[in-house]
Amino acid sequence: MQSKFNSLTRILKTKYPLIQGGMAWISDACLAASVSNAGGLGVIAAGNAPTSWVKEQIRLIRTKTDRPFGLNIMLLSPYADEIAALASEEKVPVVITGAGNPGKYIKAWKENGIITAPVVASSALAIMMEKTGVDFVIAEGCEAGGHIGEMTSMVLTPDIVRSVSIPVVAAGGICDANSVAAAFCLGASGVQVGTRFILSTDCNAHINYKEKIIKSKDIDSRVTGRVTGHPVRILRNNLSRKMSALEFEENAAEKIEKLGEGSLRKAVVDGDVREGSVMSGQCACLLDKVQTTEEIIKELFDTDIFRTMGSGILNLAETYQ
Ligand code: TUI
Repeated sequence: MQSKFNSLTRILKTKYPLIQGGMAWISDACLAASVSNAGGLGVIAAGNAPTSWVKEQIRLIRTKTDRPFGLNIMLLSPYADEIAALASEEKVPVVITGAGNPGKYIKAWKENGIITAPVVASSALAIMMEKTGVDFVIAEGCEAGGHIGEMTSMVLTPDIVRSVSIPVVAAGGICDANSVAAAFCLGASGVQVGTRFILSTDCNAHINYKEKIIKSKDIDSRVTGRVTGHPVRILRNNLSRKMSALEFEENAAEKIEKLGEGSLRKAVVDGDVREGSVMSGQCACLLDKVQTTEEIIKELFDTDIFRTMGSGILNLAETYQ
């Protein structure tokens, strides 16, 4: 396979400009190591997990790969402060944040030599983050699964590309070579892919979760919990129906949050995809099989579209500047 260097692979020291999405309960050391070993940046997701679990996973991935890896810190977690400190102690190569503003942590991470990138859902936060000294930003459109913002990838990516001078990684709706190419056409220097990696043989998510994604059609993707201020994209099931019904009741936000508690674990670990929360990107309808991580990454990058358009497409962001 050919090496494809651009501004992002130079920062991450990876073969491909590819980051695996940090998905709570799903992105463990096993999945992350498989992605890092196949030339992308594997990412462990802290989610709402306690610090001790995150520490174990960091120690574990170091036994499985010598390549760079990342830690995704979900800033709504009650353990966010502790895990932010753990990242510095363990000197993880890359920290990615989600669901908030990581401003107060950046200085410490940079002092510890950590590559730092926030997921942002608006150009305002991207501009603010660039000023704090982050290495790049991840622009996540609302096609993504889980907690999302308002903007689509198609508009968010170029808006952020024109707003900042650091590299921009596109996320949300990216699952195949076409969407990877599209992201680069929009000015991105790399891509973050989540849902597609749930369908990896290296992913420990319950088989029912994988099958639910494979069986899903376009209109099965729903956004729940808008009234809570933290909208979440999941696949349609009994839980999504209950959540939609609650939106019109008194104290809707409180009731929806209560119903959501523990629901992701129920789907990912127990395989209860009727009552659990099946977080997935909109692109679930485009996915139809379980493959190894290596096969997935080969399909994303080592394909005809890049041979036809020339691998220069992966350097478009630098050509624009
Ligand atoms: O964080 C995600 N995706 C997630 S987190 C998650 S766990 C969860 N479950 C239920 C409710 C809430 C969280 C499941 N999926 N993606 C990254 C992401 N970050 N998407 C959107 C944002 C975001 C939104 C607002 C980032 C920053 C932000 O700024 C707010 C501020 O404080 O300025």
